[in-house]
Amino acid sequence: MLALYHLPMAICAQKVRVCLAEKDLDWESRIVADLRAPEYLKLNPGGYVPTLEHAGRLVTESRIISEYLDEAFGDPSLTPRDPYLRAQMGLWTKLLDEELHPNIFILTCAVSLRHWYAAMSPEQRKAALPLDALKRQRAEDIIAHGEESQHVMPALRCFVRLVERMEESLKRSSWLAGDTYSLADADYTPYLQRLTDLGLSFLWRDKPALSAWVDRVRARDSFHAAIIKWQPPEHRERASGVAKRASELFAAKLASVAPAA
Ligand SMILES: N[C@@H](CCC(=O)N[C@@H](CS)C(=O)NCC(=O)O)C(=O)O
Repeated sequence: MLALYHLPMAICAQKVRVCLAEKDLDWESRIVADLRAPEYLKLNPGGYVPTLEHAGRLVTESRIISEYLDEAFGDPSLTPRDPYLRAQMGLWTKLLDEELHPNIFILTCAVSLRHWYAAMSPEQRKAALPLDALKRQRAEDIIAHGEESQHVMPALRCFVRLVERMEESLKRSSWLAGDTYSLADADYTPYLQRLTDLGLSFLWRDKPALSAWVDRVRARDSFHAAIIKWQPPEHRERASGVAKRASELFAAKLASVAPAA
């Protein structure tokens, strides 16, 4: 039996849910009410979601979980056979773990999470902030300085580079690691969706190959099963207002540092 400890809107959990849906696996949902609860910290000492339980054993780290699922449950395989394409897939997922994940946290915090933290008492906030020291320090800076935080502009630039890189790659092949859908496509699906919710879809407005990829991943059943189905009812309406405001702000920020023509 497979069970996933997760949260509906957590991007790392969305990644794993896309993989579960693509592989058409049955799984039990275990929503984590308190990431800091001692019982949960025994399962995931970092206090993160997701955590997978399979046949009484635990697997943590979203990328490792998806790789585990793909190995443990054969068809359809989401890993290219060709070693070169497997290496390409590995590079995409490495970039995501090392660069994109910390930066999507920064933008999410600047646009929405900080308001949630700001509404808490100092004690509640202390308990709710990330356990990871660097992540916590960045969140505190963003709570104090909002969109003017020193972390926001580098995070925006990281996604400007990402869309350029994705466009170049998707001009050469229909999926990120060759012409077959792989774990790289599954992993990037929630990131592009989060960028959309953060008002940043204008970044790929002039990128036809990436725009077509976004349309294709959204048209897959896994997009609905792993992402849309889990959104709270008020999400869509709230997200479109948030995205509009953030879009104007981020576009202005990027324009203010654009190199002169
Ligand atoms: N490297 C971990 C990161 C997990 C992670 O950052 N999870 C976020 C949700 S996407 C979380 O649980 N955040 C809570 C916190 O940092 O306190 C993974 O890929 O599983």
